[in-house]
Amino acid sequence: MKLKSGTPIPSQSRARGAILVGVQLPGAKGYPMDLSLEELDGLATTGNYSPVATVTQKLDTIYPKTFLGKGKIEELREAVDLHQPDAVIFDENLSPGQNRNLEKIFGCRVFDRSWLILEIFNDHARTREAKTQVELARLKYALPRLTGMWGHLSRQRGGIGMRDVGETQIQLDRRLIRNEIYKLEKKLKLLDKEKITQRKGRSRLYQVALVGYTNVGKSSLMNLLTEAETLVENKLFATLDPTTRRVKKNFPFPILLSDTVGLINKLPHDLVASFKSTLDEAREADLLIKVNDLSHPNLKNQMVATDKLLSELGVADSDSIAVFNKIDAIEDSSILEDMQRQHPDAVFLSCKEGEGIDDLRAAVVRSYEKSLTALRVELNHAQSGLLHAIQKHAMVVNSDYHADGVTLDLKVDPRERKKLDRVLNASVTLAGEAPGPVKNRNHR
Ligand SMILES: Nc1nc2c(ncn2[C@@H]2O[C@H](COP(=O)(O)OP(=O)(O)OP(=O)(O)O)[C@@H](O)[C@H]2O)c(=O)[nH]1
Ligand SMILES: [Mg+2]
Repeated sequence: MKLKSGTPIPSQSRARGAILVGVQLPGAKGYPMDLSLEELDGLATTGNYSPVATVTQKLDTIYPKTFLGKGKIEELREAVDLHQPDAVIFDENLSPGQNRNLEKIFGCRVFDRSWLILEIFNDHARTREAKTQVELARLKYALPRLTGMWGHLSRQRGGIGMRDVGETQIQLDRRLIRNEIYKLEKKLKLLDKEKITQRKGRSRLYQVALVGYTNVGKSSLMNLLTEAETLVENKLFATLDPTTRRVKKNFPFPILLSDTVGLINKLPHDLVASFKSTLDEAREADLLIKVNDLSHPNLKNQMVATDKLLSELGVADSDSIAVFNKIDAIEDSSILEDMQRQHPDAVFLSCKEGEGIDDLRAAVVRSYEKSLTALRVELNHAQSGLLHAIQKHAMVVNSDYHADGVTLDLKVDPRERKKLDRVLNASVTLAGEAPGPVKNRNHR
């Protein structure tokens, strides 16, 4: 599987053995178990675990104490005896109680996809904010699960505070963790304030955000559009911190382009909360570029999962452009033709071959132009000196000179409207005004 080739985390030299457990739950729609397990396998590899066996079960009901039924537990126990893994990783979320019971039964670490994602995030987080968010999510997850058996967390002096240390068996007092959670929440609020101040300066530009499932090529596209060097890697969650760049080259106007963290099915609940601010850039964007990997066997489910997560994260579908990347990697050209028929407005491209990038730029320009408001202005001869100032804040699409002066048809960026209004003082007649089709986002 493609995702498996993720580079091991440098701080850990030896991959740890893991048994993966997948279940097909009753009435489970969407992500089929085998595809989800394949994704878990990719996640495990990225987290520096080496899957040694996979156990699956179709479940009619979840067993409250052990998640799986007696027979399956026995089968798993035998597999644990045989392979002696470092961990048993469940693809579904385990309750704290199930987690503790299973650790007792198997005598090794047991955790679920959520914790695995948190471990990966912990290793990939770079900025203060991302580290704090991941730390908070980890503590919230670990708090009810502390068993003292495996010491999921240990205290580190300085630094961010908590790091996974496997079996060092340091049990943290719950009160200590609650204190830490409180401190981290306070710190995040402060960081949030800083971010708001930083963003204020940017809000005058058209903001575009790249969003999508993990590993689809968002950072690759960011690099092509900005000619910058954002980290691109064939692994899940290569990008954890949003990067924003001002781009002018190849655009008739400057835009702010943000690369965002990749999304994944079954994201841990607390991490979803952390993502909320990580995805501020997407939430406040005027335009979303929704990137998909056309060559991925699970494309449709990834698209559904992405839309679901984006709406959970409050990233409303403002204006958006669908992009299907990696067209170079599909073997069957009918897939491309089918998708082009189904998504006539989408842009199909290949970051690898540099194909279709100009189509995307053109689509961004079209979206920007749609966001402008049409305005008609009458200037008499005495006011004709205003023309120069008007052009600073609006595009003049037509000027009609007549005996009394000139009629100007303008396209106005909503962000420039206030300034334009100051130029067009009361003496100027606004002969007609038609709102543009794209909403003027109310956060400004
Ligand atoms: N074949 C092919 N591979 C591509 C293309 N674009 C990106 N890739 C590869 O896909 C992998 C993921 O690319 P990234 O740009 O890191 O993807 P991302 O969406 O930013 O991933 P995360 O930050 O992990 O969410 C890398 O190995 C890229 O080289 C493409 O057009 N064709
Ligand atoms: Mg990325």
